[in-house]
Amino acid sequence: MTIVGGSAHFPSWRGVLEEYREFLPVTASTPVITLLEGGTPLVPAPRLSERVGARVLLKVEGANPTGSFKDRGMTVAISKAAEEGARAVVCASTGNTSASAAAFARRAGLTCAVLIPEGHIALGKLAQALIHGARVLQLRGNFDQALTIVRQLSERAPVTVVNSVNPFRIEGQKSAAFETVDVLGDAPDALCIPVGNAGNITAYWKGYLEFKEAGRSTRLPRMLGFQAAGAAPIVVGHPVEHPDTVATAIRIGNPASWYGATSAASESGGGISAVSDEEILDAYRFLASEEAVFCEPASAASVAGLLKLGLPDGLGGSATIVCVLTGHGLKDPDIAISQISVPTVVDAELQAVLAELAL
Ligand code: AN7
Repeated sequence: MTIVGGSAHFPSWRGVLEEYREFLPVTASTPVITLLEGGTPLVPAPRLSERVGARVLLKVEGANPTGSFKDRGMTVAISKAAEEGARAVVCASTGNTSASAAAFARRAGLTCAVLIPEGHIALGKLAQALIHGARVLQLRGNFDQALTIVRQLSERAPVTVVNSVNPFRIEGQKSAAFETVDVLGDAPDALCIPVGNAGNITAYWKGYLEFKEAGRSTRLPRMLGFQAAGAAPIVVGHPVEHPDTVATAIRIGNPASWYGATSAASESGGGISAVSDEEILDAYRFLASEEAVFCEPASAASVAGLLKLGLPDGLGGSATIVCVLTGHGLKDPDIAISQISVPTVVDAELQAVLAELAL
């Protein structure tokens, strides 16, 4: 089947699998399950650049079909599951993985089951998993417990796990690193990224290494990962039993790709640090009000971290820094509304509106 697509950023965009086929573990017989994910905008951030003292760009992953970077990995994981004849897929999720898995599974005609932590998933994400017809179970427990059960489940039942412990997820998510190189002409000097289960930082680093190896870039970025202070196992050096943060997407106490994150940080001369909920929400409001980019709280951890650390040592004003904004702000309307004042109510009369707006 010929796919005719396109995105504002890349004309005739065909989705992650077709665009980067030579770097992905697929063959001519792999079915292509795609929603034309990827090809997301790399938006200049002038106010942030001014504050940091270097050129900062935002990789707006909320522009993916289900509103997060998860679609990049899911197109590959679900295509491979379909190729292997799977009937059902399963995942544990803080929300975005479940939304993406539900959508791509539908596209492939597969059954999808998801385990989410009760009471700690953003409303938009829950709505997505439900509307795409996933079997949703709310666990009386957290993400880490859900992932443990999902792994056990896969040993008992004929299901494919589509969490990032599935290597095809990481393979697909490399594509975001590829895109930054393709747009900038080379790798950025530094990449700032939120860290939860640590699959994405692992994937970006793998992508940068592979593109350099293939001669598509001449350098490697410093990898700067950021966890929420209440859920920062890698920063404190041990699993956190009761992770807690306003950024529910990264409310994870024992990341599956722990080693991937620490390797990326150490091999690249970067690091993993923590940002407080207050710093996350400051960055979240700053992005919306100053850069007009609406991301979800977890995504703002990348920018919160950059603002906190400042220009990394050894980088000057000519440096290029990319902050990954992993998910769309509309995912979590409750947090957005909690951060602003409730709109004034007025009578349905022109005079009342004029008086209140005082334009
Ligand atoms: C918006 O959906 O783990 O470090 O189950 O949704 O690769 O885990 C989500 C993670 C960052 C962290 N930003 O990425 C899930 C899930 C957003 C996210 C992360 C997530 P990883």
